[in-house]
Amino acid sequence: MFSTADTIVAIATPPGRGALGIVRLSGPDARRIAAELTGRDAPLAPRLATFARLRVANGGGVGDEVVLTAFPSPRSSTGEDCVEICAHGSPVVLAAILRGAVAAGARLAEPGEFSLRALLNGKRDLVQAEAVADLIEAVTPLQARAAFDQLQGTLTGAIAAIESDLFDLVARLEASLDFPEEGYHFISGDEAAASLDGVLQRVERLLADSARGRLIREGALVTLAGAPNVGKSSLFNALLAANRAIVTPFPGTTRDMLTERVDIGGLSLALVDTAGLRPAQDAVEEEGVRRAEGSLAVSDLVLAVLDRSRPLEDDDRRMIDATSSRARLIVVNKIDLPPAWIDLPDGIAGDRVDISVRTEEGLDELRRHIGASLAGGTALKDEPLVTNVRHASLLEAARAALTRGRQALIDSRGTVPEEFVLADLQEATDCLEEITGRRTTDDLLRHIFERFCVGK
Ligand SMILES: Nc1nc2c(ncn2[C@@H]2O[C@H](COP(=O)(O)OP(=O)(O)O)[C@@H](O)[C@H]2O)c(=O)[nH]1
Ligand SMILES: [Mg+2]
Repeated sequence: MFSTADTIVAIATPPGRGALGIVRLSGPDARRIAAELTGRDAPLAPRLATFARLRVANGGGVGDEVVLTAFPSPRSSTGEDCVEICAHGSPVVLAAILRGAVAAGARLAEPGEFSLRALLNGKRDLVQAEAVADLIEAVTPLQARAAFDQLQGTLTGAIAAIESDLFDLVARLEASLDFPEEGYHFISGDEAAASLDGVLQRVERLLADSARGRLIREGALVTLAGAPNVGKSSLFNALLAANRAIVTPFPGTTRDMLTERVDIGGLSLALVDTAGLRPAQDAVEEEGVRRAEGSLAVSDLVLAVLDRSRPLEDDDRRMIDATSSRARLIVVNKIDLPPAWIDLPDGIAGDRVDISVRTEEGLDELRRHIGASLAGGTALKDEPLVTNVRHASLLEAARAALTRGRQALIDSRGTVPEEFVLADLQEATDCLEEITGRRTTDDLLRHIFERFCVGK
């Protein structure tokens, strides 16, 4: 895909102005290029910050005071010679450094190219490279913790342990295959089945947590639904802690769909406020109601809002029916006002939380319920190992292959059909190696690294 023999350069800090900005060089000429950019003759001491003045030949006279740090190969993030040039965070200065580096022989890095080189040089495996991207993308502390765990190698270690058991089993089955004439089995059918069960259990344990992991990594879509005027927009604003949606005493105020990101219990939620569900009074409201129904259809959770201060009406019942097949939390609002009813009609499924947006009573309880409903009741505090859907689907494929292999062992009732079992175990091994990147194709790498940012 990319050449790995040349020296790449990129701005590593976000676009825009800041106190500092960092340009990163990696490759055989990194130190020479940094020296040319600053007119330094003395070599840079490894891993020590060195003050220098920028002298970019074709930089249009742009200058700056910078700090250079050299990380000689192999003790660098990419495994190659690296230099970080820390300048002031002026887009003009950073662009001049970039131009100067290219004039001195560097090539502009592609997205994720630094991480790719780290992978190819054995500095990180694929799981860890993906974890860096996740850590950068994290918007909640829980997401960041889960990503950092993977960066530290918890998932890599768990997979290595599974691979090692599997490798041992494969070796013994192969030995039995290779020396059949000796009439000697290196492993009995029962032993093989027991060992395979152990491997399967480890895979199952990783997968058990993966739905929750994916929820943490990717967040969820939560839609507020309800008849006009029950307090959806008020609740939307309260959960965002911002006055985002217009709230009025008049039914039909919200006609468009509003979406905002919010951290609830560590989960990054896209919260959607919708037009009240009722027979529309005009074309705009009709479109709003259509959008509301669309959002309901793809939501991970629906907050079905009711107003307890007035009797339930047809619009409420229609909303209850329309959301009955969705994962749903019934939110009973306006409990600060005298109640028009206490119990919901029979047959309405879903947990219920009573709140008052006005007095904020019940809002914490509601936040807890939202987190618990999305996580399927499990606690959200520990970081799951598997958060990435790519990893989960490869683990599922490994599980399927292992299950087939186990079935082949059982069907043979003790006479070990090594060839069949081995084919399945090999498939499982391939899946595990694809997770950590020991077995990859250029296409896969391209696909994964393309979503990284430039300079990473
Ligand atoms: N007393 C009381 N009024 C509320 C509460 N929540 C919302 N309201 C009022 O109900 C009206 C409709 O609220 P709004 O959020 O626009 O409802 P929506 O049409 O469902 O979006 C407004 O006048 C709000 O101030 C509450 O908990 N208690
Ligand atoms: Mg509204």
